[in-house]
Amino acid sequence: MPKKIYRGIPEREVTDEKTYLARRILLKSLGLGALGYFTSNLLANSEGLGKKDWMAEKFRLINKSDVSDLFNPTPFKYVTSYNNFYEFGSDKSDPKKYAKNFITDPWSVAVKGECNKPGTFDLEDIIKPHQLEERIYRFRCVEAWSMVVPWVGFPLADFIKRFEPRSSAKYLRFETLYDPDQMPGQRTPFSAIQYPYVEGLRIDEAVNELAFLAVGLYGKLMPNQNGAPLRLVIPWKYGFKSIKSIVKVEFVRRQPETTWVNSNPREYGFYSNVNPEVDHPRWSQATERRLPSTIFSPNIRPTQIYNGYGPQVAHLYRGMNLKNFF
Ligand SMILES: Nc1nc2c(c(=O)[nH]1)N[C@H]1C(S)=C(S)[C@@H](COP(=O)(O)O)O[C@H]1N2
Ligand SMILES: [Mo]
Repeated sequence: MPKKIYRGIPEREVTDEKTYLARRILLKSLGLGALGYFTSNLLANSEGLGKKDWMAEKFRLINKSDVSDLFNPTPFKYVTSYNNFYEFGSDKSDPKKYAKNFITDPWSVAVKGECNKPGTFDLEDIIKPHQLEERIYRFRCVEAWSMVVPWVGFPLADFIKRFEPRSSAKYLRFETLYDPDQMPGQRTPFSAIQYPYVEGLRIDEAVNELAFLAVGLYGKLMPNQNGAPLRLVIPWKYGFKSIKSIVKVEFVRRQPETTWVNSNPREYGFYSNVNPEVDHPRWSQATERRLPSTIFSPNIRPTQIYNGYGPQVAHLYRGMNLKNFF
């Protein structure tokens, strides 16, 4: 396969933290957050935003982020057709097929629990106060495939601040929409998981600079199959932590029960930090398949601890036994 060029810079692998940091510095000094390469694409696609005029306006001003990677993003086609979104079926091709008519406008998000400013907010009120930025992140599923996605969104920390969490707020609990009429996966009696889908973070994880709320990708409004209109992106954890189509955010005192831990606590943990040394009981996590991955070109690479984001997040887990807190 021909090597692809990213703005004239050949793709190189990041193999250790030092290289990663060096690359970040390079990125900063070149002023290459990322956005430039598809700005025209972005404007051309703004009419696809439908009746959300305020959103189209937001999408005209996307900052490049200095925490982006210089990786080649996985082609749009793969990012939007190879999905996990069990509410729309458990095959990778199901979400694209069955989320086509998913209604995400109007949308509201309830913010509750241990904070001074709880309430239920229209999507517009959730997003409007934030400057959108693009972040290119590696994304690693627990099933051992990975992608590189140029997300559009804003830091979760900035969102959290607005609601003035109290000191009793030790964790954050997120919930996906429950709407069996729209979500066929929620109607099947054979689903591997229970609904609504629930995820959670420790509060210090949630305010880490990398934790991100995404409203789009590739400069476009979030495709339904990727978790429209609002989803979490936690790049140092396995993909299932990055909950889609969020309708509720709750500040809570105790570690919340979460969907995949409930479904099988031996196989899925609350932390789910990407770790090559802690295998899934049924498969190794030592390597991953970077999409596009085919039989002829499987594109296998070594898994990196914290998905390569150790410099930003390893301190959160200092002193913890990662084999016990997986
Ligand atoms: N509500 C909800 N969120 C979800 C899931 C899901 O099934 N339902 N799947 C998770 C898993 S396992 C992964 S790998 C990612 C996939 O995100 P993507 O389809 O945008 O790549 O979403 C996560 N968020
Ligand atoms: Mo996943």
